Amino acid sequence: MHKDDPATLAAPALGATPMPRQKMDAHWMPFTANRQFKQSPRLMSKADGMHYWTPEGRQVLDGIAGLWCVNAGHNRSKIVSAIQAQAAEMDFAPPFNMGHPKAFELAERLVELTPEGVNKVFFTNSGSEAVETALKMAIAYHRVRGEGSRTRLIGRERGYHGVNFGGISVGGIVGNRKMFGTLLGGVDHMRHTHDLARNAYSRGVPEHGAELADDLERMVALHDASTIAAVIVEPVAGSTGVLLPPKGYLERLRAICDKHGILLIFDEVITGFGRLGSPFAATHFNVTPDLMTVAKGITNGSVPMGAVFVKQFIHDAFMTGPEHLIEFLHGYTYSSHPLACAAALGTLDTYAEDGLLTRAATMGPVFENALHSLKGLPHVIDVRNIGLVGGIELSPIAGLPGKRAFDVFLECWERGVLIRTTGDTIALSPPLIVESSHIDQIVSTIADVLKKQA
Ligand code: PXG
Repeated sequence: MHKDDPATLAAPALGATPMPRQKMDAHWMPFTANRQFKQSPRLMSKADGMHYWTPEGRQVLDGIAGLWCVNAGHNRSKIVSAIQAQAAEMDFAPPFNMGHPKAFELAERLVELTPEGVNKVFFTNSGSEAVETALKMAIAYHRVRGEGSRTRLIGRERGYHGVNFGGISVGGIVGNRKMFGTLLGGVDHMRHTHDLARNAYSRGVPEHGAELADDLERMVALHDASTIAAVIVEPVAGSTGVLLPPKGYLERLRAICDKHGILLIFDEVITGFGRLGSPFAATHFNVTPDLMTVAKGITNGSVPMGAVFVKQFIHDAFMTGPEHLIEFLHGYTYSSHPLACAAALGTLDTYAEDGLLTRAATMGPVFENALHSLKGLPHVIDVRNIGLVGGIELSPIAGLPGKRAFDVFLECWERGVLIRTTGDTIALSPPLIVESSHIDQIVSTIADVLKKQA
């Protein structure tokens, strides 16, 4: 499918002399075991199609689309040339009270993909910024229409909404929260939906747990709807270890929000742009939120960009008052950066040309069968999947949570497959150009490593 697929290419030309060992003191790496890494670095210096290469020229199959973002595979020619052309034409344009044509073109293109009624786009530079923007929009929306008491935000246990203060406040990953003080006030959390006892080895969305959406009714009973601005959930939670919404759960959440005038925010940073086999989780599940946050796949990971997609009525509520005044006092220097807009336009073209926004629907069953073949291997306690997302949960080593999965990650890397682990769950999210042979390689490598570690 991808004409430049490196499976058919020779390894990239590399210098004959080995790379000198890099000095690594200054760079404090994000979300990384810095000391472990620097003792035993894992560097990548080239990427194409489904693969990375290390500086020494070793090929590694990308099982996680970079970090859930390189949906069209690496180094796609349309995206590369769009970025190159834009860099030569105009480096930057101020986004406040000024504009550039590609920002408007991109927003129009994006709303062709969003659910009916979601037709405004606010640009940010990351998923975390998109989340902060959506939360602020929700609170301000209620205020501009005269319901300023609605300030409370409801998240969910185990939720991941980036790393800024709003995001970690509504988020539910304790390790990301406990170090950072009191966070935002006025936040509460619904229970998560993970239930191995009832739902282990589900194929697609699990059968049990729609009633957990009723936690929102309990929040209303406790706090009163008049204090609640919005609920934010990942339709499919990724970072916390691939948690799928129980059948009927998202519909029920939507209905409760409607009943009480609460805005529903879907954080689609990983589900956006084809991951589930439809452009968005909202379109896949046919549940339309009021706001959607996206990032990652919007530029195929090539240039940082995020966005909030918003229903018309929310936008319109702000469009009052004198016309020379700013309606929403929020934005970033790099909102709708020209390089990011060019990259995103090249990305949308690539997705369209290769049919990638629905390809996970075709490849999903192949992926599902391969993943579920891991059932019964040592330490495997669950396998779950949807579209081109897979989760393999391992039993933790007593007293060393996360160690078993991290060891599997290290061994897979040595064997030429990049996977991602979170806690003791292996998360897989290959580029959407993935072929059956790649799936076989990813799954058989994991199987071999698990058997070896038994
Ligand atoms: N929301 C969701 C649902 C995410 O998955 C963010 C917000 C934040 O996006 P930025 O661009 O600010 O990182 C994310 C990010 C993992 C992993 O291992 C996932 C993310 C980031 C890092 C690691 O699953 N998702």
